[in-house]
Amino acid sequence: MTAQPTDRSDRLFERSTRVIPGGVNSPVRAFRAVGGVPRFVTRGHGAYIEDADGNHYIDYVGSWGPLIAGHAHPEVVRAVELAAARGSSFGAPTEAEAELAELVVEMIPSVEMVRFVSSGTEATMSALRIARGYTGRERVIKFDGCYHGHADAFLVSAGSGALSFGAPDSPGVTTGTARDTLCAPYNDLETVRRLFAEHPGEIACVIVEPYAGNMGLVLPQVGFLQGLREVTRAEGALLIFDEVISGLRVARGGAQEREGVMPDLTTLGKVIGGGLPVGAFGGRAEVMACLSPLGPVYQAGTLSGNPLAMAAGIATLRLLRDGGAYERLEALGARLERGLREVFARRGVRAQHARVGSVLCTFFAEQPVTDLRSAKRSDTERYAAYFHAMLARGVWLAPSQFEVAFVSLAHTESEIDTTLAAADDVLAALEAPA
Ligand code: HOZ
Repeated sequence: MTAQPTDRSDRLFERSTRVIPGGVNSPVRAFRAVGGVPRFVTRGHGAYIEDADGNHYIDYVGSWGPLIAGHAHPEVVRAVELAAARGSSFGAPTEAEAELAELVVEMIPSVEMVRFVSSGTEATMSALRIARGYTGRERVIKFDGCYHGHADAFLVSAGSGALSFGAPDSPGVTTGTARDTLCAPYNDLETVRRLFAEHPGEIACVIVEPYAGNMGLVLPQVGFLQGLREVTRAEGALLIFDEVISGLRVARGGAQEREGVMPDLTTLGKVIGGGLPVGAFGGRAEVMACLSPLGPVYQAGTLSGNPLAMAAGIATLRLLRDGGAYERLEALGARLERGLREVFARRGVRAQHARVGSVLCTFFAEQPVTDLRSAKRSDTERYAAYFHAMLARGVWLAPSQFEVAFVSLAHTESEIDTTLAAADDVLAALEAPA
């Protein structure tokens, strides 16, 4: 294997760090959890991305989830071009908003009404505000290691970059805000029941990633999501599923369809925008009716429902709605998971593999991972070595043990098999005695 040139990326990073904190506009991109300098990307096509030095990679980050159809899918590109030619923003309603809303209502089982925003963070903070407005209560229960964007109320025991960089409780979040956010370990129903008992009539909602995808991938144990549904209903609180990652990704109807548990509110992002900035929150019509201008809970946005973003979302959801997309994603995800299990076993490397549909994670951990505490037992240095060796062989994984891998419709068996061959090589080299 010859060393890849990275001079241009190195120079671009140096330039960026002079004017952008850490050289990046979102912390996990900076490679700090794995060391080294991030590669700057110049283009993406299908399952591949190319960096500033002309290196090509099979991409399993997929812009952290949105690119379920792969990079620059011709139908998505065409839809955006057509929309851009008609004007990029009006600050007035358009037909495209109604169309994307209809698609979401059709696809996500519990959503009767939906509102679009520009990011997952906006979606979760707005859902929390509705839950508070609807119930007249202030506290929220979240789970350690779940990440719901960077609004203050959620930066308590948070996952994703906050976890990767060891700051799950961010400075800048006031004590008052943090006091209203109660935390429980993921998969721990007993703690949730105890919190309700300790704060009677005070808890507006429980928010959960039904498949936790920001501390690596941690799946719900049998009965956990059903239990949350029962306890919230009994206590008069709302249940919010944060499906920013899982919505339209793990099934047409997201995690709620796979698990058969219906939340009161759902937050969406990533896939719904097909690579453009879109978030959404929706749910029962009676709850959504609290929202201004129907009701008193205020929420607004100049670029909400932006025509370009709506066009990319509609094109992507049409690809997903019609014809076998989820079966294909399931088959590709299963092939990758099966192959990784074989390769790791053959090379004698203990790891925990998790997968749901086209979302995967390999923890360099000895014991099963069921919550944040067990996820944190992973050997992050070993992950970093694996990450860099895979990158050098042309496989682009997330630069943190606590993120996940995404397979897209643009991947084929050939990319999966090339990835498995690379993993086999890498593990053989990493495990060989020095
Ligand atoms: N929130 C994303 C990881 N779960 C990172 C987004 C980004 O860095 O682009």
